[in-house]
Amino acid sequence: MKESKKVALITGITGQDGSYLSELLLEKDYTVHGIVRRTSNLLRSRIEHLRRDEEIYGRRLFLHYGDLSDSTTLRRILGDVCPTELYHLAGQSHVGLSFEIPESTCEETGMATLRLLEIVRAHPSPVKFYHASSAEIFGDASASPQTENTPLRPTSPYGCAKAFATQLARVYRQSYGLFVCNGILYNHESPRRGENFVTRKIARGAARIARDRDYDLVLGNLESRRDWGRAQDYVQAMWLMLQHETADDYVVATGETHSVREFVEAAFAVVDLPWEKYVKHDPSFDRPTEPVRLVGCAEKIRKTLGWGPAGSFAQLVREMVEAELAAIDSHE
Ligand code: NDP
Ligand code: GDR
Repeated sequence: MKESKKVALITGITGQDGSYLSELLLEKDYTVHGIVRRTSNLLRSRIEHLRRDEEIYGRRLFLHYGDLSDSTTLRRILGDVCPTELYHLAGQSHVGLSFEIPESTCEETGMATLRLLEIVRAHPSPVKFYHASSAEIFGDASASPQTENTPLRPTSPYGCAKAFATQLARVYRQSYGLFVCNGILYNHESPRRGENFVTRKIARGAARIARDRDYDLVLGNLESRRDWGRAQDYVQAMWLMLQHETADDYVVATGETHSVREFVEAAFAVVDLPWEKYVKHDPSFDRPTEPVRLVGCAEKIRKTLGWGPAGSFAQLVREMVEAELAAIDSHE
């Protein structure tokens, strides 16, 4: 079988973004390789539909065992696959948990990015490198909305590790001329979001209460505000960055913020229930510190790459709640 010329390697292919990015790249006729780590459960729910597709799996989609801590394996995979584009998405992505497991978060997020940059630097052919940076690098933001030039002031171990990796990516671009882009992404959500992130937790909770599976929903800080977009649009931005003639950093955001409380209100409105009756507060979900004024200015990516967010906040909430209802109903 003839392989397409564009070959992508994705770390974190089993995650929310990795699964949508794989679908996008396969649609664009790429050969897609993903790195998966060994787990006790072979089911990889977000990419299972691709694995079961005989036209795709083993033909244009390949999975390789590897771990971010294992440089020799990462180097061998890169040597075997010879990707034209590397999307580095893997890592411990929960900000709250990074206060509980700071060392492994920094190791996976910071040092693993350095490891991959070094492997790409030594690779004999050029590899375009996408680094999954985050709005968390701005933390206690000194300006609002934030741009690519806003100073980095992270407020969590996760944010510190992403700031380290973001600066390293810049250093490798400037010092060695590597094609490395930092996508500084604000929160993006979908029905495939991990269950312990607040939007999925709320959507799932509202649906389960509506179907009498749960009787309450326990949350932390309802007043936190986030700039929430749709994951399916944000993976498009990742791809666009690597198609441009020069490597650069881009903020990817909607420019609009909503509070957790507003997300709760909108989710319970979809199932037509009074949220105040069901939502409880548990301080164990509160974080030692929270970033403030996080909202992104996506002017640069709009002007340079023609990217813009699609859909409204209300549509995002509805899509997530309806997906949870459908999942419950399909099991009945
Ligand atoms: P997820 O948590 O859904 O996915 C993380 C992925 O990384 C999974 O595939 C996971 O594998 C893999 N992974 C974690 N640790 C290792 C390891 N040690 N070795 C190999 N693979 C590992 O994250 P998202 O898809 O939401 O996010 C993708 C990236 O973008 C992350 O780096 C995140 O920090 C960053 N980001 C996300 C934003 C968002 O709003 N979603 C916003 C800004 C940045 P497994 O399935 O085995 O757990
Ligand atoms: P965030 O997302 O920390 O912004 O990181 P998360 O959904 O975890 O939290 C958003 C806000 O909601 C508040 N919150 C709760 N959060 C969780 N997880 N669970 C709760 O019960 C709860 N109650 C209230 C939090 O305190 C917070 O203020 C996401 C991740 O995808 C990162 O990887 C990414 O880099 C950033 O977005 C940008």
